[in-house]
Amino acid sequence: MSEECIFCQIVAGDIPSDHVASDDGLVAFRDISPRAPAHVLVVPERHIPSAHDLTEADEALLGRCFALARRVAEQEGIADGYRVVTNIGERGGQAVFHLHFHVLGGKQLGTVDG
Ligand code: D5M
Repeated sequence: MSEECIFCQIVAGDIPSDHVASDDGLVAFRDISPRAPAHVLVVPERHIPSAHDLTEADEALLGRCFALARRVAEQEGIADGYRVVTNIGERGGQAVFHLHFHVLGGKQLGTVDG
């Protein structure tokens, strides 16, 4: 756990969140500033700064992240079309430096912004 990390504080229950789902070592909660009708963050409990820091040892964790994203999509009723995205580094649009996957849907999504 990183003391100053907001997502570590959410995982620890020190900051409230709108919980959607959880799995072994993972939580999913609603994004505080939603960019789509359904906007949920899938977050590993372990503090990993970004996807750039994943290694082969995290293979199973990554698989479980996508499995939870799928479950979130089904729960949210957006399984017919949604986006899973992760931003990496400040220049990649990352604002919270604790690995998270945005699960977005509930509207027609355009092509990925580049
Ligand atoms: O996305 C970081 C996302 O995290 C951004 O969409 C807002 C969201 N956020 C920030 N603080 C909170 C809390 N406290 N609850 C829920 N969601 C939060 P990034 O990919 O790093 O730009």
